[in-house]
Amino acid sequence: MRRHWPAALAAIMLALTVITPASAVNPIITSIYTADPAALVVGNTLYLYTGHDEAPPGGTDFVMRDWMVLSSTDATNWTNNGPRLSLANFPWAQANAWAGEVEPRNGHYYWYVPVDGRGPGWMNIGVAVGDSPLGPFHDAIGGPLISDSTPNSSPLNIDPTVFVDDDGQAYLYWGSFWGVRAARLNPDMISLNGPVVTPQGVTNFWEAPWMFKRNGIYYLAYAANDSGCVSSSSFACIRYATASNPMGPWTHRGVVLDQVSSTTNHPAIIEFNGQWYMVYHTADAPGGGNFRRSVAVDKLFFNADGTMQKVVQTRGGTGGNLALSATPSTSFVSSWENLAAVNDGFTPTSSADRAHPVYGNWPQQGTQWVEYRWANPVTLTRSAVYWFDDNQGIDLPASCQLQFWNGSAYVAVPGQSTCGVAPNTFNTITFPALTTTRLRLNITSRSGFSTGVLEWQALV
Ligand code: FUB
Repeated sequence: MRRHWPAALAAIMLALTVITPASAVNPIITSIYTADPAALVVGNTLYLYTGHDEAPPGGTDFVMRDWMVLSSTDATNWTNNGPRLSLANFPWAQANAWAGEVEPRNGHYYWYVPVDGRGPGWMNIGVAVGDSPLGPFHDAIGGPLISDSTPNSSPLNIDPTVFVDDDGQAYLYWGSFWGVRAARLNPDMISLNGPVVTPQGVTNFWEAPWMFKRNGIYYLAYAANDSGCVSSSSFACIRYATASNPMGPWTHRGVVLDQVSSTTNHPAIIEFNGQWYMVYHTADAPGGGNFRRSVAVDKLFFNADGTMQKVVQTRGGTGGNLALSATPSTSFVSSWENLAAVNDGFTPTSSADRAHPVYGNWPQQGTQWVEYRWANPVTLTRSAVYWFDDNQGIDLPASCQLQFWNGSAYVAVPGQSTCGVAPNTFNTITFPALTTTRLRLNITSRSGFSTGVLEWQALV
C-alpha cells in the first residue's frame, strides 16, 4: 500500500530542503535524476521545474513522486532548490508525478501537473498555486482540471503546457498517445473557458507539447516518434509547428532536437539574457537510463525567417566519470573485441547494443578482470557497469566485485554495495569515499559462458 505524507509533514520536508550547487555542464545535475523540464524566467533567474526520477538501477518503469526546482542566473551554474511540490500536495492523487509546467499570472505561480488520480480513469491534470517561483505551492482546485471524463480529452491526459498571450488570454495544451488537445483558460487559471479542441496541423504529435511566442509567431514544440526522426518508435525527437493564432491551425516546420539517449524526450524552449535555450532530458548521467533521466541545456538559434535550427546536443565534462581519464587493462580480451570500449563514454541502449565497440573475454571462463589506473590518486564513491550479453558465448556474469590497489595487493573495496548483474542498465555499486590510483572489476562468469562489458564508470 502506498503511504501518503500528511500535508504538514510535506511542508516541513520542503522547508528543510538543502540547497546544493549543481553541475555547469550537461547533464546539469547528477546528484539526482531529473526529467521533463519546464522553464520560466522571473527577473534575473531562470527556473527549471522538473520531474524527479527515482527508479532503482535496472528499473523498468517510472518512479516519480515529486517535482524539483533548479535555478540559475547564468544558465551555466545551477542550484538545486530541492522538491517544491509532491503527490502529497494532491490528496486525490496516488502516483506518477509526471511532466508539469509553471505559468505566472497576477502575482501567482500556477503549476500544472499530470498525476494518476484515485478516481476512475488514469492520468489527470491538476493545478497547484504559490506566491513565488519557489512556492510553497498548494492544490488550487481540490481535484483535477482535466480528467478522462473531460469531453474530448486526450487518450492520455499528461504533459500540460500553458501560455498566456499578450491580451491576457491563457491557453492550455496537453496530451499523449498522439492526442494533442487545447483549451482556453479563464482568468482564474484553474477552469476551462470553452470546449476542448483538437488542434490541426500538429504533424506526428506524440506527447510533451511546449508552447511559446516570438516576434508575433506562435510555436508549438512536441515529442514525435515517427520513423522520419527516430531509430525506433520507443524513442522520440522534438518536432515543432508554427501558427499565427494560438489555437492554430499549425504548420509543421521540422525537427528541432534529434533523438536523445533516453527513450523519452521532452522540450522547453526559452529566451534568457538574450540567448534562446533548449532544455530537455537524456540518460547521460552516470547510472542513468530511460527511467533515470537527467536534464540538459543547450543553446538554440533561430533563422532569419523564424524557423529554428536543429539544436546541437552537448555532453560536457566527464559527468563525474573518472574512468574517462583512466588507462584500462585486463586479464584477457578477445582479439576481435576492444578493451577501450569500457571507458569510451558510451551510454548503451541494451546489453546487446553493438553501436560502439565492446569488451569481451570469450572463450575464457571463471574469473577475469578489467582495471583502471590513474597517474594521480582519485577519490571515488561509486562505480557503474553495463554488462555485454551477445546471447551466444558471452552472458551476464554470475557475480562481480570491486577491488583497489592498497600499495601491495588488490583487496576488496570496503563497504561496497552488491555488484549487480542486471541486463540493459548500468549496475551501480556504492562505497565509502575511496582514494586510489587503481580500481579493478573482478568478473566471475556463469558456468559455460564468458563475460563482457559495454561501459564501466568510476564515479566521484
Ligand atoms: O516522465 C513521465 C513522462 O515521460 C512524461 O510525462 C512524458 O513527457 C515523458 O517524458
